[in-house]
Amino acid sequence: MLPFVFVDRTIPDEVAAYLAEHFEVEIWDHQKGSIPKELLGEKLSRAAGFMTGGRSINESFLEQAPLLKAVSTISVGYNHFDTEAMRRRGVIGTHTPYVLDDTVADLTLALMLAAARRVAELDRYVKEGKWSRSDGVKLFGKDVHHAKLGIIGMGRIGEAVAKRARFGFDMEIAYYNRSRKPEVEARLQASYTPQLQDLLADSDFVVLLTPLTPQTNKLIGREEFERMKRDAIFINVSRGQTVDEQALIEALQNGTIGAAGLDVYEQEPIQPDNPLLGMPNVVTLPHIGSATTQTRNEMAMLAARNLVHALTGLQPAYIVSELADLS
Ligand code: 8YV
Repeated sequence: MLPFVFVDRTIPDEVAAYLAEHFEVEIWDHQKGSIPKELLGEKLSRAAGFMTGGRSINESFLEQAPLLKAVSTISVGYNHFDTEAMRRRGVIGTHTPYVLDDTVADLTLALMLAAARRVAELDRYVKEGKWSRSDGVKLFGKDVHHAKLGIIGMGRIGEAVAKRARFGFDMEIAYYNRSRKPEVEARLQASYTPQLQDLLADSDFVVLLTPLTPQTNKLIGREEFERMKRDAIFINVSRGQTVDEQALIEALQNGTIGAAGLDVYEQEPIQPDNPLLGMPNVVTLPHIGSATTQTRNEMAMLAARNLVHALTGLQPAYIVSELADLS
């Protein structure tokens, strides 16, 4: 009998076909909404493998899945994994790094450009018939080229952003990271800033790319916004929880910073009464950093390969580091 694998979201047909070569597979069509709790429980009661996009894999999830051996997430971020609980149960976790780096970097640049040149705001302005010949200065934005970019979290995506910004837009790159990266500094003409507060004070654009961990939870709060330039543009493409969202709202309301470009929020989907939605100087995207058809397909295939490896006794290439020793 083939092991049973449950997938809680729609995946491309070729990925489903690949999984079906190795497992008995069932896939929940998430366009219909989230899977009812009881039905999920029923599926988990016999699942050896589980594939998801961001469902919390915690103690109560694992209790429902006595046969579970591996969880494969179709994302690079895995803050939804309780790795301690998974370790106790001996459940392997895998993720999908590398394949999305360029796509997320493209989106980061899009947010920088959109916020600086007011693309979303002025698109609405034109469509609402407000454009008149005397507008002039009212429509002015801020230069991206030759500005100072401060990157928080110089991982692979940070490098891809720095490359675009340095060689495409002649920006001056500084970064703050847990560890210094001399090779990256040389290749991307980037300078290391050992103190976060200095990076914040010096940058025209502050881009947050760090993964969400207990150490980066609310990394950017009131004090950090106060350090930034009054016309700084803040971009968040990591996780909503890396920022104190209330402090961000206040910083934008009080003019402590100039503008923001956001792909992620404390609560997703964002609540309709969130003040960020009423601010013309904030570009709000619905967590679509990696969401191109090609990249999402590649991520799904990589996640499927991870699961096949994990359940057939091979070493999955992308097991999360906290659980690497379980494989
Ligand atoms: C995911 C992401 O696709 O990879 C990540 O960490 O944030 C996105 O690319 C998203 O979390 C939905 O799965």
